[in-house]
Formats: sequence, C-alpha cells, structure tokens
Amino acid sequence: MNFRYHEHDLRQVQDLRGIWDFAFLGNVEADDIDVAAIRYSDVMAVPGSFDATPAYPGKRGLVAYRHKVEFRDNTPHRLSIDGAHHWCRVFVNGKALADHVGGFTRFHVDIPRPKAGEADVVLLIDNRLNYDRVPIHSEYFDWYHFGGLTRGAELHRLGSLWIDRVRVTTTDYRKRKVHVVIDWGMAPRDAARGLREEKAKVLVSCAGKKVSLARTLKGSSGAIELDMELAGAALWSPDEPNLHPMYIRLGDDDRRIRVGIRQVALDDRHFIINGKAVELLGFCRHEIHTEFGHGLPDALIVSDVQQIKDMGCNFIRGSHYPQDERFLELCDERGICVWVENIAWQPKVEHLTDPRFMAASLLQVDEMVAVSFNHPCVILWGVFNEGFSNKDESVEAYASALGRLRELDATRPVTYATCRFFEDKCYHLADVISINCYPGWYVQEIENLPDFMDSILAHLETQGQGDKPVLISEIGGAAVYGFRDWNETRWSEQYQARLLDAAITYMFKDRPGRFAGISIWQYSDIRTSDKPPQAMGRARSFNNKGVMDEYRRPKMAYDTVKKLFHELRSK
Ligand code: ADA
Repeated sequence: MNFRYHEHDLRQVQDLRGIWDFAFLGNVEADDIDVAAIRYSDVMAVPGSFDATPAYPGKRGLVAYRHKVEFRDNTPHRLSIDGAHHWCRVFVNGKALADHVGGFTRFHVDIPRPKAGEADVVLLIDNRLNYDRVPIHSEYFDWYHFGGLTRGAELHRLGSLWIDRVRVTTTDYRKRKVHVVIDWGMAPRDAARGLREEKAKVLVSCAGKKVSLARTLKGSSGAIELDMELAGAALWSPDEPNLHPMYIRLGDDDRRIRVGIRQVALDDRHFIINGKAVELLGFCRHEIHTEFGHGLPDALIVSDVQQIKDMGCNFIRGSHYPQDERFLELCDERGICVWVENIAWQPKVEHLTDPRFMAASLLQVDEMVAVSFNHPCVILWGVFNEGFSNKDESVEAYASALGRLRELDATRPVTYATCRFFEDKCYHLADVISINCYPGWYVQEIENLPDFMDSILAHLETQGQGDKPVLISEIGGAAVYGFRDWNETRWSEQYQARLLDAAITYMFKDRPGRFAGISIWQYSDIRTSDKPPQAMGRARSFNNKGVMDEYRRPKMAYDTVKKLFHELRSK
C-alpha cells in the first residue's frame, strides 16, 4: 500500500502501480487459457477499472494483466494485491499459484523459493457475475460491479524471517496503554532438519518509548505479544485525530504503522470514544466514479475527503464493501469515523444458508479486518447490508458472521443494517441497531417522517432493544442533478434538500440524544445496474440519491446538510 509514511525502511518492496500490459479475452474460461499464448494488445492503468475506460465500457469477461517484477534473491517473496474484481488467478512465470474470490480486499500470494531475477506476473481477472464462481457479487445489487485491478499491487521480499502482520489495540486510553501483537513467518532452513529455531531481536518504538527483547522463534509462524505504556502521548478523537508512528523491527525485517490511542465503547444511546460521547454525522459512501469505476485515483480520494470535511461530517459508512485503505488513512488523519462492512446487498435466505456464499463472505470478513484493524478511524464493523434478517433461517448466518468479527476483534462493536426493522429477528446479535429507512421517499411523505421513525423506536422497545444505540444507517431520496422544479416534486433538488433537512432536524433537534448517528444515503450518485426491475427506479441507470452527482458536483442538499451538520457539531 502506498501509505502516507514509509511502511518499511529495511524490507524491499516493489510498487506495481502504474501501467500494465492488458488483454481482453472475453467470454472464455480461465481453465482453458494458455497463459504463454496471450497477446497483450493493450495497456491498462493500475489502480483502475478496465470496464470504466472508453475502450471497454460495460464489458464483461476474462481479462489478463501482465507486469514485470524483480525477485531480488531466492528467499520468500510475497505478492500483495489490494483488490481484483471479482475473481483472480495469479501466475508467476507462467505457473498458476492461487485463485482469489471477491473484490475490495487485499490478498497475498507467497512465492517461497523464487528464481532470482526478472519475472512475469500475470493476473487473469474475471468480472463476469457468476454466482458459482463468486457468490458475493451479483447483478441485482444496487451498484455497478466494475472489474479489474482496482487498488494496487506490490511485491515484497520477505527474506527468511518476516513480520506477517502487526495488530495494535488500546487497552487503557487513560494510561495510554497499548497491546502489540506481531505475527511472524519463517522460511524452513531445509526440510531434512525439521523445525527451524531462530533467536531474533524484537524492537518496538512509539511516541518516544521503546521496547526491545530477544525471542527464540520456532517453526514456520507464530506471534509475539507485548504491552507498552505511551505516557504523555496525545489521544485520537474525531476532533483531535492524533497519530503516533510505531516502528517494529524483527530480525532483518521491519514495519511501520500509525497508532491512534482510542477506545470505543457504547452506552445505551451513543458511541463513546475515550470516555466522550460522539454524535456520528455523515454519509454512506460508495467507491465508484463514472470515469474510474472502483479504481479511484489518489486525487479523487483526497477530494472526497475534502468534501466530507467541508460538509462537517465525522462519519462515513463504507457501503457496501470494505473501503480502500488509502481512504482509511485519510480518515485516520482527518478524524472521520468509519463503519467498515463486508460486501453484500440484500442477501436472501438461499444465500445466507448456502455454504459457498458463507465461505466467501467469511473470507472477506477476515480480509477486511486484516486491512482495517490498525486504523483508529474504524469504530464499527458491519455485515450483510439489508439481508433477510427477518427470517428464522438467516439467524445462523448473522450469528456466524458477527461472531467471526468479535473473534477477530473484541475491541469494536458490531452491527448490520436492516431494512426489515418491523420483523427483524437478529437484533439480539448486534451491539448497535442500524436502520435503513426511507420515509418521504419509498414510504409516506416528508411530513410523516417523525411519526414513522418514532414507530421504529417504539418497536425496538417492544423487542427489548431499547437500551442499544440506534444509527440511522440509510435515509434519503433521489434528485437528478440540475433538476430544479416549481413543484418541488420527488426527483428535484429541492425535494431532496427538504427531505434531508426534515430527517436531520427530527433526529438531532426534535429528539436530541436519542440517535447515535446518521449516515445519509448517499454521498454521491453512482452507476448501477441497467437491468429491470432495478433500472426502472433508477433514472439514467444511476442511483441518484447522492447529495452530489457522479462527478461530485453538489446538489442543493449539499448545502442543507452542510449547514445542519456544522450547527450540530458546534453545539
Ligand atoms: C437500500 C440499499 C442501498 C440502496 C438504497 C436505495 O437501502 O442498502 O444500497 O439501494 O436502498 O437507494 O434504495
């Protein structure tokens, strides 16, 4: 990842972003492809989505990306791929090494004994929506599934002993105590001599404090754990997002991360960050742009963050998949709290009870936690947007995915967004109740919004859920950019502005302290499926509920929300 700081001083890393050789292979299967015979007649930018480019708009099929890399020696190397949509097979020098299912998350392919020198990396990537191959991406979802190598890629020389992953959690913010877990990996010396044993020096330094120890490491992987007290270090909060570089060294390998000292807790109404209640004000954000698909350039990520700040937001729900780590980095720095969720859109009972769907979903949960774990901005995990959580048969899937999140990270609350709030059967599994509702748009009129939302709150009480914080995880209505209308009808900019004004006013002025937060649907317009029935409610084949259009041009609602959020934040 191209972090905002040097991730490694010692480890050699080749950044593979840039322009790759490219071939559109079309309606063929990866198993039938002779990789050596592929003719690369084109080039493609990485990060990027090939099917958002003028040459391949909306095209689906198998494609090949090729790039030269350099293996520095024959010690283990690791290819790290930040997002390949939606299925990927990785080849090094013509040899297939691994397949991966699902976009939006980083995955690794290890090359234990490469031949030193130049090599070809080829990625066969398939963006066709085939449930059997990739059960977690489907045509009926309400966004366009762009394909390609959308976030970046790197080749790491691991050497013989390496840091696999570092996990840092705040265990006591008052005392500035953090717990550090260093997962390590080690190459076997040679098979004949069995388990390798190695004495290694460990060094961790952060905020002027240093821990050094020696450990005997045995086998091929393990974890080293330690605690540090970073006395005097400034805390992280949305208003003062202080970060502290932490440098970790293990043998000849190293890693740098940034630590934000903060603990997230809940009371019966709010998120509490380091003992202080924080009202969450923001949007649901898709990582989509008409010109770039899911492969957003740095410039766009930066300008998105500028607009999020400009509107006075302190919260983003990453809908409906893990957000790019470049975005999380900036949210850490700018004090924007983030809800991170796995890819899903209204999964049905037939999906939630299908072991293939669940395996792909849980793999994604694991990968999203791995990427997001150290980001202080991430304050909430979510799963299965608008799944059929109103069915008895779905409860097990929710229990398993939320349980997996708790296993992987006991320090953050978990939730899921429900649109089946009057019949939901999974509330008991969540720490935070998250409601997607559309009064004034799909149901009733703007005037009825308070009554409608009060009835949801009353229902939660009857379900024994009255003591949990409630987030309105989606609310809003569509406006076609530029459509201003005397009648202020639905689809006009005026109507959208009035609807959001009513929602925010009701939630935070008329019912002060009752809601934990809001993530308005949605940040910007997005391309979506052009297939009926979805397309029939989606003018231009876009979901037009953004307060900006797909080029991030503000609609009237932008200023409405901005004014209200700034007022609320300055209370
Ligand atoms: C749902 C869903 C969103 C979007 C929205 C809408 O709540 O979670 O992805 O489809 O509805 O615009 O209707």
